Amino acid sequence: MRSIPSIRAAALLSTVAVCVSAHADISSSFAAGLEGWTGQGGTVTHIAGGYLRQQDTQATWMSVTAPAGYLGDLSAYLGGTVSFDAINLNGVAADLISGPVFGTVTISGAGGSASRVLTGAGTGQPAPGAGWTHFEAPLDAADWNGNLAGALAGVTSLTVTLESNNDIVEINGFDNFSLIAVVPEPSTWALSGAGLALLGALARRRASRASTPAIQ
Ligand SMILES: [Ca+2]
Ligand SMILES: [Ca+2]
Repeated sequence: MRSIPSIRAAALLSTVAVCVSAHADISSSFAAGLEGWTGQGGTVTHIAGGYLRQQDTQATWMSVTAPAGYLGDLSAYLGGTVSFDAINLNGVAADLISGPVFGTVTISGAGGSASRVLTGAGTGQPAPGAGWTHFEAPLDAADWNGNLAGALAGVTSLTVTLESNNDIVEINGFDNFSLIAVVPEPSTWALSGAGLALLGALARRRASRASTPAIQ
């Protein structure tokens, strides 16, 4: 028979397991500013109303780099989702067919690096157009080039390529970049509920013992 302390430990462990898997999402809505994002190969500005605008400088393919909030151990997001919204602001059609094309997310870390294109053929998602478009992909290692698990274990750089035309100065908008953690399975929530119920029962038992008058 298991002792009360070991049952209590099991209950605590099941609760802690859910707290770890229910990791908070990380996102950038650009409500008040660039939120630490920087640009390469294109000038970035914050647009009132809440998004990042990048204008190509033609020096090299333009991209944006995420701030410190996206660095470090992001292992909790493996199996989750990466997404962002984008728009072309000056009527320039996308023409890129080889990487790193618009929508390429590149994650680098001490344990490796990985990249994936969130747009174009095979993704069911078009290039940026005159209206805002939502782009997203699962953070499943099998769908990424490179070592996604290694990269997420200690992220040192996260970039998104916003270049969408090789020969023309395009201006693109970028918003709502998000890393979404795995949502716990219903069975995990049930296990957590059982753990919390057990902790409650143990607490009530202790309280009842404490309030019972001792037999003299
Ligand atoms: Ca926004
Ligand atoms: Ca260009």
